[in-house]
Amino acid sequence: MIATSRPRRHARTRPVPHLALALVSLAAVSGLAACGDDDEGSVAAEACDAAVALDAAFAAAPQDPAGFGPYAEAELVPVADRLVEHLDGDAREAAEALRDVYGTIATTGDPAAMETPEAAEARAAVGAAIHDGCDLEAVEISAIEYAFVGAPAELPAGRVSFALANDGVEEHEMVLFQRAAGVTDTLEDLLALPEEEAFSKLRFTGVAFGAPGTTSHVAVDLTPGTYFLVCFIPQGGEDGPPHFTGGMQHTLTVT
Ligand SMILES: [Cu+2]
Repeated sequence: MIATSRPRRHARTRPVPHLALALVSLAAVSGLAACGDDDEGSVAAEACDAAVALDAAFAAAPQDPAGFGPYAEAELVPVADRLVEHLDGDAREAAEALRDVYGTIATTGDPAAMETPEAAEARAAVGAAIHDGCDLEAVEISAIEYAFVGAPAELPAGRVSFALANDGVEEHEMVLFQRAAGVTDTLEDLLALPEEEAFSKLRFTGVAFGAPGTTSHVAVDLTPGTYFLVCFIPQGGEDGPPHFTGGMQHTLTVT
């Protein structure tokens, strides 16, 4: 499947921790979409806490592949255990599958364990359950060539679940950065800087990634500040300019 190879091809040029990318890319192969049911509050608060903590742990994953195993054991498996404990029904089963995948990574150190359709389905199912059932701001964004349609300009601080529906024909991702304290550069300014300098002014906050026809999620606890949504996927394939150059970039103010 294209989704499993795509993140590796771009890992060189993207700031996203490899493990986070590997995890998030799974949603792309599942084909699951959010059900859209309005059952906010139906998921236990402890499960919502765990889901936000898990996505925060993804965002903090080490860059060095040698660190994946210990990181999964120390940071991902325990949080996934909490998620399993506090979810019910199908979502619980999905969380169990996800936890087992992290357990495998903790043992092997190899994130390839996540590159299966079953693991992708589990992650997408958990993401949808949290998006629809937790007491948080549920934001739906449509990714097309080349824009984040429906991305809000402002959000109140607090928990947000972003559902990124890929309604386009190419793969898309939504990499979420917070602008570092004291930095005043606009997103346009930052994207024009050398990579290392740009990333020194940004805090990687999360990522959702999806093939056409899929919906992927990321749940984050936003503090006040300026955030940027960026798609780094190349237009039309490997050699094209990044989607953000075609307009797939967005600034979000959190107050
Ligand atoms: Cu894109």
